[in-house]
Amino acid sequence: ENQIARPKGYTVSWHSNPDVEDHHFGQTHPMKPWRLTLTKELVMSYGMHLAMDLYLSRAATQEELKAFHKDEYIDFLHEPGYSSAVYGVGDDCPIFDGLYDYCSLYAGASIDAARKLCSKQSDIAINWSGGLHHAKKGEASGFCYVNDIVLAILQLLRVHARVLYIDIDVHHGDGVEQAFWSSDRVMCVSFHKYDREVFFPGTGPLESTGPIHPNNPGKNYTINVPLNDGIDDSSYQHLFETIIGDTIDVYRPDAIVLQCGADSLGHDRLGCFNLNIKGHGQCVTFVKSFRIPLLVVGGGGYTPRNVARAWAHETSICIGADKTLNPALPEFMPLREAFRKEGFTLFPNLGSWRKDNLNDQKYIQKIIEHVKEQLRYIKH
Ligand code: ZLS
Ligand code: CA
Ligand code: ZN
Repeated sequence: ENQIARPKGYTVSWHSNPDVEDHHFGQTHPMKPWRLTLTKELVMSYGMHLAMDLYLSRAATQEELKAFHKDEYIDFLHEPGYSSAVYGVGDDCPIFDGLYDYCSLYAGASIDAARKLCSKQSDIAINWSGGLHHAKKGEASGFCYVNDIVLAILQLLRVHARVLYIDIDVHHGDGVEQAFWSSDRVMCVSFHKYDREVFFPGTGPLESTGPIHPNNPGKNYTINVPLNDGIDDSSYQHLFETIIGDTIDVYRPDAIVLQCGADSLGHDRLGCFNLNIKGHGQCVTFVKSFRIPLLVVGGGGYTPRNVARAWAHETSICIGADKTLNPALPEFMPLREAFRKEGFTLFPNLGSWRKDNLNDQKYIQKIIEHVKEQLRYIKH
């Protein structure tokens, strides 16, 4: 039978509000909040909801949003009609019906999740609607309006001395990096496709490691891992485990935030990597193995069926059910049309796509050496 037990010795909490899923960026826009409905249905059809504490998250208050964002920017999101300023609004970040509700709901879920970790009522807290890493203090950017990650980290910092932020979205986590650029209490590590000219947002080269001024505490507390097209599971895993393993050893964080953007999978509509769902999920397995309070958030992901697969698989890793999770279809699963059509498998082959792997061993090794050198300056 398809029985999933609660994890032994630790608690996993799930934070969501179904109202987030009903918002629409527009017909042609790649960001589809209904991918969250797909994810939830897959998670529930495996019975994984029975292994977690489920919380209906509330909307963040204006005051909570203003803990990071500028007053006038939040006021604008609340009443977009009253201002002629742009605040980053445009094709990437349109104003749609219910925009403010959407923002306050996904941010509320990340804040709630962080507070459950602070109060030790949860050991791993999940918000798949969060992870919107590009939003700036006073500006929307790259499909992100409010930076739920920054807001969650600010909560974690009330109780924890050091927070490690890890970002495996195919895009650079520039909003989070910028927010904590001058801090040694948050270490930001982003893995991303980097091409200054053509790939959004064009920031995050290897050399970008924090402020250069010797007296600035943030110096060396940012790690960027710029990658080329087509990276595969084995190179990514080697890079990820070496860098994250070394970083945790020297930085010894009290809490970790893991942004699991699923646009780093092969076949993503906007991405250019060749990761499989198991390769992507291996990052979650590795981070979880350190047994440090963990906030797991979503992010990008533009091929909705694969986003749901990846985040359902990663939920199963969080609850420790991945070893027993049936990789084939249990016939009784209430599958959506999207899954039924293609014949369901949780782990389709995403690894051999139109992209060749343009990251050779020499390049991977160069990155590792650079990061190892940088970590020599971190002492705790
Ligand atoms: O990390 O590349 C850009 C900026 C532009 C090109 C696209 N045009 C519309 C605006 C100017 C330079 N923007 C990226 C943003 C990627 C954000 C990733 C978010 C995250 O995954 C976290 C959630 C971009 N790439 C692709 C598009 N925008 C894009 C593709 C298709 C469309 C439709 C809707 C809108 C206009 C036509 C759009 C954007
Ligand atoms: Ca990233
Ligand atoms: Zn992305």
